[in-house]
Amino acid sequence: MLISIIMPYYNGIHFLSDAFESIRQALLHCNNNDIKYELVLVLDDGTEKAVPDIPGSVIKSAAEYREEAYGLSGEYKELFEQEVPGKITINEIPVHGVYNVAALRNEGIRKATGCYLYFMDSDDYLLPETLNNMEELLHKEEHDIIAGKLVTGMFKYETYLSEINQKKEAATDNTAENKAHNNLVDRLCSYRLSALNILIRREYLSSNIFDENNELYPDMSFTATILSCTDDIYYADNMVYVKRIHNDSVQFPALDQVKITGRSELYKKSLDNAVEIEAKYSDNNRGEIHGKRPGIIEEAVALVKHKEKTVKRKRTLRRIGNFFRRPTFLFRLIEKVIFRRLNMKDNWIVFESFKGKSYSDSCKYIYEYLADTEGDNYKYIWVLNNKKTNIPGNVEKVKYLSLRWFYYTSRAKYYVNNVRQPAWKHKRKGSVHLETWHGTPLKKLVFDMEDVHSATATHKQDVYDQSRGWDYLISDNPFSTDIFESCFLYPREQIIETGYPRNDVLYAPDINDRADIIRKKLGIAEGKKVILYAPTWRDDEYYGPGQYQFALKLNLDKMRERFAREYVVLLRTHYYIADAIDTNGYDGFAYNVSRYDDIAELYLIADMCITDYSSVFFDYANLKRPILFYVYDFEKYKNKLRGFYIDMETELPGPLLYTEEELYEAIDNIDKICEAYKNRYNSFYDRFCGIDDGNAAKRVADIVWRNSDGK
Ligand code: C2G
Repeated sequence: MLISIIMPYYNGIHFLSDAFESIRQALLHCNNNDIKYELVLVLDDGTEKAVPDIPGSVIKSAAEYREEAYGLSGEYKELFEQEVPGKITINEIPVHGVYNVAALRNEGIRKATGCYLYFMDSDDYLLPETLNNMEELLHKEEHDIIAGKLVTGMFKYETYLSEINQKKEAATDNTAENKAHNNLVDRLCSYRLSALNILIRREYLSSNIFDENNELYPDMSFTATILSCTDDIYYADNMVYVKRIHNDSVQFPALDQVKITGRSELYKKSLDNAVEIEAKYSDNNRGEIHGKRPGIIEEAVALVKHKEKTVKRKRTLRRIGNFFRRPTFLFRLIEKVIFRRLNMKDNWIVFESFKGKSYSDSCKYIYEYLADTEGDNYKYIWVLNNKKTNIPGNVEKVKYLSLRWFYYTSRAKYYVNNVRQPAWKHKRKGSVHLETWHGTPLKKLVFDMEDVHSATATHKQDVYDQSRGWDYLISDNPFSTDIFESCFLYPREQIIETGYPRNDVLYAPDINDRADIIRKKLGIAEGKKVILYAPTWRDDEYYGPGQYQFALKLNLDKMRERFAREYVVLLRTHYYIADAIDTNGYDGFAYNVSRYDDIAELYLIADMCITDYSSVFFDYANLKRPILFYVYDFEKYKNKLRGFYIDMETELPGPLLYTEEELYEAIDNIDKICEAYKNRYNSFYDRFCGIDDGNAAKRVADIVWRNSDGK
């Protein structure tokens, strides 16, 4: 028996590669030698239509994608021949300029020679047991239609498998003898009568094909028709197919993410068609068309319709609820109808660091430079949630997302901030947004991340939209400039490589005096050296967006016993961390400085810095003081969560320490470590700190406010 797997492809070789690999793994699990496969790979060269005009984008030309696909399919042909000889063939079908999934599948149907057809998309994957389970079912009884289970997955194939293996998630439920009817209706309804993961007898496909006039939703009418052909439909819970949710809707949008006008009309058309088909099987006509009871479509279509209504109702209710629950909705309305209509103030500048959490980072140093050199030429507004924060000069303080925040951010010509602005905050025409960002990237960011494990599933699209509002983006070094272009898909000519204003203070001529003041402010005893521990956050440990968990992996008792004579320890969590570190009982040794505004001031007093994957070490290295990397979850962070832009094992200015004991040893032997890492530290300094010299704020101000090139 030959089964044709019909797979359309037009871009995203990383998807195709996962799809192939999943088929390979599935074939390796197959035990039935009588069943063979033919993979009908329909390759479209209509990709040009989809090429977005985006700087730094990894989208390739149609020709390149096609060539890569041929290459990949060649590799897999060889692999299949070696590993499962005779089990599968790959038949590449090139088509010209279609870019329409219905048309590609139809071409696949025409070219397929199997007695069963099966649709799989090139951005999805199968679980390893899927084909074998399907074969076992067929062996028992050759049903007309076998529909498998659809689940969704955010990750690439390898990550998905390791996740389900770890969690022992019930993605594969081996109870094939199931409540088939209800499950099938549910599956068809949940995935809007998707044609994916359904094995269909070829004869039903001679005249029934996908509607090429409906490029977004061709499945509903197709599946309704197919299901009307027979009542011999079997639902197999253990035939699991993973529909991949694209985490990059900018470069590789899935069909339901493509920005297209008339989407709802196309959806309605498809659903109406399905309803019409279903109507043909009303009790009176039942039996006229194929002489069989269609069984399932009536319920499935009714459920899809019902679900549509419920979704719409819930969406409306949520919007109304949001409006009353969150005052920002009201403020946004006021902003739109009142504030934005007031004239823009050319000499107003709003500064905002970490959403008003602190007076810190580059915004602080740009402000202080401007206040010093421009004085009253500008009106300065600082976004600060703690209005008691002491700030030099004449400033207006406003709370983040307060009505006054809306007022000032919509009237000021200049907005300087260091993280992303809210996604709904649209830039006013003629205004200038200076994005300082908040660190040289070590861990991969946004579009350079394959999998997104963070709390927000729409991360890439959000960042893309937000970064379109930035007029300038500050970069600390040439390394960051390259990365910002790719990770934000951001235009290079708008990146200003000035060095970091936040590092100016590290070159201040009076740093010792400043350090003394800070030590006194914190109550650090004279003669004690300072260890600063400043780790970052973990994408997969969260309570919700911007609310991350952190458990201190240091034993303060042990540390006190071992180091208290010589050192004190400053513990500083990332601004995303919601958990508080408890230093009660460690007075005079451990200080929780997580709420201290400006980490640069802590650098000044730190004799040594311990971090993990935080960008803090790029800045701290300006001081040429010792840095230790306490990376107790290195493998997870590197391989699962993020990946790094530099090789942490060979390029860092200090050692990687995986256990508490290794860390304590390193603290004890810090002089030896400094000696051992001297050369590496020097080249690291040249590469990442080469521009910082104490004048970055001036360079930024020259470019943004004085129209000069900042040289
Ligand atoms: N930071 C801090 N305390 C910490 C960690 C970070 O004050 N314990 C501050 C530092 O200024 C640091 C910045 O927050 O440079 C960014 O923190 P990262 O840990 O690097 O993490 P993230 O916010 O994800 O930014 O390009 C840099 C990346 O965007 C990383």
